[in-house]
Amino acid sequence: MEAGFFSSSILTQDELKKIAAYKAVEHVESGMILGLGSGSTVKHAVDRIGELLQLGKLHNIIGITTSQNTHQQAVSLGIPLSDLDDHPVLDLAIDGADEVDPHLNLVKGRCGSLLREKMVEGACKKFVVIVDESKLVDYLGGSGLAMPVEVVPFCWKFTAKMLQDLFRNSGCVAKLKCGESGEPFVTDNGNYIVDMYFKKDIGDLRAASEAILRLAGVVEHGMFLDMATTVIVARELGITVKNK
Ligand code: ABF
Repeated sequence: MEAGFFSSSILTQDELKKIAAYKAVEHVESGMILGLGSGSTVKHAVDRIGELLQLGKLHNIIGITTSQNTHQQAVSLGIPLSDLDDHPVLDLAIDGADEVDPHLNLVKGRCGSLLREKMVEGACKKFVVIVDESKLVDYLGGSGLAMPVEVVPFCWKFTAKMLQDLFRNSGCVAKLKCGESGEPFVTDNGNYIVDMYFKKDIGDLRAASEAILRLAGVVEHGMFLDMATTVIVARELGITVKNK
């Protein structure tokens, strides 16, 4: 684990995200096939990569994006893009996370892009996760915020009930993720998201993952177990880099 310290004392959450993002971009080298994640933290990293390409400090990068938003951002910055069909092995992916536990397991996908993130980040040799310190938890689900599960729209209430029943011992409540006007949130893949909230630790994460994936209506869940190779945490008092 490495640590560094900032000179300034009060930083906003967005400034912390930017610091983590810039640190992650130090891992990017010319010629890389690069996974570009989603969310407000990685947005800074994508901006920085675009800037370095424009300055001629990076060359021959090919990006593979995990959401429509990141795709549009990358296009606007002139970052060349491809996909997993043409590039099934990536050198590096950079993405944010919603929760990071002490073993570097993650909850991801509160912005709704978990399926593409899991496909892209599962295909990379190195996966660098960038977060501000608010994302650190003692156990996954421990923030009290949602753990998302992508489900097919067909009979989603049935799938949500099955998910809730699976984790009833952890006080699970499963709710459909909705947009601002109350309509179901639809993922880039045309699916819905069921958000699971827990009152207690769900315990064995591997067993939980397998149980969720056994439900026929489930497409993928937002637990990213044993996938991150590096987590960069920007804190008020400095930056911490944790390696697997
Ligand atoms: C993506 O961005 C998602 O998996 C996660 O939901 C989110 C992190 O959000 P942010 O960087 O905006 O805090 O990585």
